[in-house]
Amino acid sequence: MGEAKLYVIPGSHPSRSAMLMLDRKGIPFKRVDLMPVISKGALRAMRFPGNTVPALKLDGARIQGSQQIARELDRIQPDPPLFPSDPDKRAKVEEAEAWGDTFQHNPRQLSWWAFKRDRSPLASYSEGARLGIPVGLAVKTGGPLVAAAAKLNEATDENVQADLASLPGDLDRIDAWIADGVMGGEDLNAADYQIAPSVRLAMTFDDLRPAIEKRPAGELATRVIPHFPGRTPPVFPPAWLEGLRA
Ligand SMILES: N[C@@H](CCC(=O)N[C@@H](CS)C(=O)NCC(=O)O)C(=O)O
Repeated sequence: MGEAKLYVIPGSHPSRSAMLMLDRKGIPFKRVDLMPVISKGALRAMRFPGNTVPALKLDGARIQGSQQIARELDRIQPDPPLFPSDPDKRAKVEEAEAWGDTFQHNPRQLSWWAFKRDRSPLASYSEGARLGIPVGLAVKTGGPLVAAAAKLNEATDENVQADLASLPGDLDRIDAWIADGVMGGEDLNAADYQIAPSVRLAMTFDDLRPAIEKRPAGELATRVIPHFPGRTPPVFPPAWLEGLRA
């Protein structure tokens, strides 16, 4: 097998999913950090079919998307498996995984909304990243990129309010999957790797961590990713957080 190359954006939660799954398979890879927004053109130029991270070059093939990467990794290296072999169990894991791929967008919108208001926490999310320029400089000059990312991801007040309002129910759903044994088993599966980084990204917000960390979803996220870089001090209007306090 030639050297695998994984294209990521620092702090990107589905990128973390891909890194975790490659690690789980014991497949060594080179991590290549891209700047948000600029990543889209870079990935196109590298002839990836889409324009999002994670994107993986593996033995000449280009595999894009966290769900596609999970399947390709299981195909080229079945052990340890990312999906259960029992068809019914597999269907449940796939259902949770697919839901998780949609749920991703909520912490993504929260993040860009917050960074648009204040870019200073951004540096903490770039820990360990190699962007080609110092992280401090990237953050200092990153205003237009952050504004573009917030716009691209529709990180509006309205959407962020809706994301925060649905978070308690989203966490209930994850807790239920854990209770049912679909997630959080001894051997982590593709749903764990898909969903835990989203929960972990939400936990980087001081506003949200207390409402998440002691729930099964929060405990699982911390188990899957003991250290996830980034921390954002209180940023959301308190009225938007009321549902989380209940
Ligand atoms: N849901 C897909 C797409 C992931 C996605 O949207 N990634 C974001 C980063 S978290 C991205 O590449 N955004 C482009 C940008 O920020 O310019 C997956 O899980 O692979």
